[in-house]
Amino acid sequence: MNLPNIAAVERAAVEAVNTVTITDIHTHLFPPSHGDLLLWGVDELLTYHYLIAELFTVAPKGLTHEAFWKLSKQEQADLVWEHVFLKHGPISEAARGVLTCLSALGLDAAGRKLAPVRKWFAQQKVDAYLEKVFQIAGLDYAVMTNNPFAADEIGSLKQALPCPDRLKTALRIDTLLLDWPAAAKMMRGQGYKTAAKADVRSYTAAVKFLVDWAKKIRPLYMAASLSSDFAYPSRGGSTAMLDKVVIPAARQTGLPVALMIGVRRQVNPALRTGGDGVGVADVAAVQHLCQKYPDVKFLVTLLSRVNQHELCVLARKFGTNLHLFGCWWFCNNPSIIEEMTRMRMELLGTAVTLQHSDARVLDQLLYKWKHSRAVIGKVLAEKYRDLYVAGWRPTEEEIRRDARAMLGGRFEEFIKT
Ligand code: FIX
Ligand code: ZN
Repeated sequence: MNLPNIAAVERAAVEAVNTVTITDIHTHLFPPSHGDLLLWGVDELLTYHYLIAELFTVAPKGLTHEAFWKLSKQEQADLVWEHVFLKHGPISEAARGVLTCLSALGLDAAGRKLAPVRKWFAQQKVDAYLEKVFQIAGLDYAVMTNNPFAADEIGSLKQALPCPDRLKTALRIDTLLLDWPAAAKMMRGQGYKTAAKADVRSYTAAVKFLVDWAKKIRPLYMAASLSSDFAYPSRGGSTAMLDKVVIPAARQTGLPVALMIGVRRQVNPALRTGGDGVGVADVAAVQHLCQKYPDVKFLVTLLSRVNQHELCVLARKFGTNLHLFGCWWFCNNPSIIEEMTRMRMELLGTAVTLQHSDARVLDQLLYKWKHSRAVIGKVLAEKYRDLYVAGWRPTEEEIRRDARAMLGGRFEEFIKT
């Protein structure tokens, strides 16, 4: 449909982003059949590791980490509610997110009482609730993180338990790249001949391990999250693992390799999962991988805001084998999403996946996508307004096409073999 004026173009862009079906390409969700691994409900929302870190910025001095971890989940959630929400304004992105979730479900976010909210969640049946969340969030599917090196996951993974179409798999390989002795032990336990000190036979066995798991769970990609000091090439073990195991497995399976780079792991271990920080990464590592392996596809997101411009420029050079995605973790805040989205559109047009949710709790799909849609819609409207001023007359269909491209469409094209 032709749009009559600049205001209609802006409205169409906001509307397109608000209503487009999104593919969420990286989460930490699980199917209901995997039992406790799938987190959902208000107590899980309140004890998200982002909020536990925030609790310890405002909690009374007497609350030690040790004492906190001994509490039940509900008691921990009560503390977050009391200190982060009631005793201070819940204006951080993670805190606001909980309120957005409650509102999206028709619950009383203003009520300040957790009991009725808990009662409502206790009445939900997980399968129907999962479907409801996906419908409200407007997603077709979300990609999980499935780790064949994690003892608590392989049981369910091996059994090929039922999984709704809403969830697709990704093969997580951090242990292989970062801790060969642990990876080798895990692979040995699954019948692969891997020695504690990596050798040629072990590499061959590790490639087979990945290929077999890929056949079993049909992942959309392999993935690892790496620290800010990740270098490629380097003398460290991760270079050998990439060259001798991951790249051969990627070639055999046709799977892209997703690299999430920039974590400073366990800056404060007392916070457990909330204890990781951020560091500036060396974008040249990505450059060297893309140069050396033009036939292998890399999906990349970097954690430091400082790295984003350099990464966008790199993605312009490797249109066929490098695809940027998401505003990861500490970048998933409105101000940084806005800046990154604008920069990416200006440097990459629509050849990018603007966001992923990284949801660890099912309900978070509700807030993470609502908040991101608002920011992305605003930036897309601005870009289309500029095009209108430049003399371009976009149709509503074209704007919708572009919104879908940047929120799942380009990803799907990129991963196609
Ligand atoms: O490594 C990752 O996939 C990270 O996204 C997570 O481990 C991290 O803890 C997180 O939840 C970030 O949002
Ligand atoms: Zn993640």
